[in-house]
Amino acid sequence: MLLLSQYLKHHKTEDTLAELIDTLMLACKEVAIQLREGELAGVLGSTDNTNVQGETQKKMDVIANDLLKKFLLDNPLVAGLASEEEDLPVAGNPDGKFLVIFDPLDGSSNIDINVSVGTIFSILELPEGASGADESAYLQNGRKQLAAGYVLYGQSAVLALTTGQGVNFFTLAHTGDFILTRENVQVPTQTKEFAINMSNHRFWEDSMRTYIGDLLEGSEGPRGKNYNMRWIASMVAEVHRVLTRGGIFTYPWDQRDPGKPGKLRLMYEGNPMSMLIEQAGGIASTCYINILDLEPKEIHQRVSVALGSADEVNTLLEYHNDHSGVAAQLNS
Ligand code: AHM
Ligand code: MG
Repeated sequence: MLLLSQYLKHHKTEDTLAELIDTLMLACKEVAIQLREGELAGVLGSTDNTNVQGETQKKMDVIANDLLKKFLLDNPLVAGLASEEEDLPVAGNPDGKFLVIFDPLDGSSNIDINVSVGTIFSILELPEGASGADESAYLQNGRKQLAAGYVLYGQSAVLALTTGQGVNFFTLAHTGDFILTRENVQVPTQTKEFAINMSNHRFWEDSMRTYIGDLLEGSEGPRGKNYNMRWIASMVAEVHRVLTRGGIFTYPWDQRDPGKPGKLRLMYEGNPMSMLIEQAGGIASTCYINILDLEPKEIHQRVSVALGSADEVNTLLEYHNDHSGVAAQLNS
């Protein structure tokens, strides 16, 4: 039995980074407790507020955001934070060394129906001379992430973490400790499982429609095998499935709203999940370019995402070889 703190020590994680991860986990444990109580704690349902993304905030979106903010800003290592639920980055200790970017509760449309949600986080170093209040300090390429991960609040609470040395799962025990339960997670290279919101079919690019159409044809079609489909509407749960047993998950560019090239956000969802997937031997792409190669332009930037089993994602990319489309321009 190896505790998260022991694991980080054994793997020579820098002390300050280990301390920051510990702080994040203290906040996530509080979120897990609130979620477990659910209706009993009066935390279900929506608020009257709309966030910067134009989405109605759930009560738990606000509670999770406040908890993460409180714990992180109390830690002098934190120079600043950026959250999917905050309009602007929040400054921490001017002498701090880390920036923390997070989606406090991903998949929050699932809260009221008791289906899995999660907290996604990404840790960056504060660039020299920069301030945690400046958006530009956070706009770093995804390969600069020092660590990334999520806590999935499912039947059990599971932390998936990478510090750039592979991916490991830690399960929250009744003692309050995160315990190493799966080491060196590897995404199988092949799969027969895909995840996409099929109701957006009419808004996709032709290349995505052709790819999904070929999957649906099963063993009689060009792919020569039968596929199964999943859609949980919670990226954390989808990525956890992909890390655990393989698969492809995509939320592609669509033409519903020209202001939103993809539903997911690069800094809060795309980058951390891509680092995890790549560290586990999978691929994460916009369908045109590796997500970790994107140069972020703004903190709430949206991105199209296709990630998972390497062979399957590579096949999807072959359907997108023509770079002349609108999505290709927006995603490069
Ligand atoms: P959120 O961060 O506001 O919860 O939105 C992100 C979620 C992802 O978890 C999930 O993959 C997707 O949005 C679900 O979208 P849809 O409502 O189209 O099913
Ligand atoms: Mg989200």
